[in-house]
Amino acid sequence: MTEKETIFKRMKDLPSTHLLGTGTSMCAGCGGLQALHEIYDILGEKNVFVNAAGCMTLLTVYPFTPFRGSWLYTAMASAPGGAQGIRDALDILLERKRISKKEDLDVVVLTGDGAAYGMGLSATSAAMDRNLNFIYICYDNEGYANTGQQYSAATPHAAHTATSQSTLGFSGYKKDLFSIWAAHKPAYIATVIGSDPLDLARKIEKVKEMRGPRMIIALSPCPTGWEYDPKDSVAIGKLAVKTGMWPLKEYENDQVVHTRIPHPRVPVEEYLKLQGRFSHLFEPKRNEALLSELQSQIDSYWADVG
Ligand SMILES: Cc1ncc(C[n+]2csc(CCOP(=O)(O)OP(=O)(O)O)c2C)c(N)n1
Ligand code: SF4
Ligand SMILES: [Mg+2]
Repeated sequence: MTEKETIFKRMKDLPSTHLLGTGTSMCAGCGGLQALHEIYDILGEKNVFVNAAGCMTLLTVYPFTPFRGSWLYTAMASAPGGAQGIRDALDILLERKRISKKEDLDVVVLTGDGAAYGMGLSATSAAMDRNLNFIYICYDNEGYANTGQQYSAATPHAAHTATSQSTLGFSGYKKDLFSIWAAHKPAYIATVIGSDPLDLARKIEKVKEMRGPRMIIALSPCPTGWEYDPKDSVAIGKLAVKTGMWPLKEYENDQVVHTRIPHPRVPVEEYLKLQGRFSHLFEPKRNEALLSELQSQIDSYWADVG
């Protein structure tokens, strides 16, 4: 047996839960990988992952992939289109009895925020309009991380990125993708985070049993792009929820339900001060105006929730 065959055999023999995270190109403490790992543990192997260019595509290094079902790489804007093609092919095979229902696969799109909030949004909108039977997982690290953390439509106001370096950081505002997706009335939408695995697991268990467009956004703390020590990933994820920055919620039958209500809410600066991308809000001088703007955005969101 060649060395390559030996490694491949060893990888094939590992249980699937050990496999995600074997990619050598991922950063320590990657919150996207944490969420994906937890989601994959529940979804299992009976699926085809359709993965648009981004950090998670680095998990697959030819000829190895940690995904035990099938995996397809697409251009950034095209993952929902790829998913449609695969779903159609599976449906034709089912109709012609070339595969049994037992052999059918779930089609799962996996993209970053750059694709989900921006480049791939029109393809996603069209897929939801066609009521495509698929799951969409967006790991949202709030920037184009794979190419050096340029800002995306998911970047929060005031964050430093490679393309927003001024003392005020990013001048735009994070796009409300949850509401944009909800306007399409898909079967299901949820926000999740790897640092709340129970909330995540309940939502993914639900998704597994449903049909139609099922949309998941996982906030994904990114030590490299957000500039913090990888050991703090879980703490930062928990603070995103406790400060109310990242509301955990789900949409179903035209209703939005918050699945965690942070009470009392921790001041947002506890979350911001752990991350280098916000350090200009504290040094050399506190930027009270920006800090209070960021806090009041969160306060007004939760005031609307009631
Ligand atoms: C049309 C197009 N433009 C640019 C690129 C280069 N590119 C590859 S990955 C990437 C970043 C993708 O960002 P996101 O979807 O947020 O995923 P992340 O890198 O954060 O995991 C970019 C810009 C590309 N592959 N295709
Ligand atoms: S850059 Fe960020 S999202 Fe990409 S692998 Fe590293 S930690 Fe994960
Ligand atoms: Mg990203």
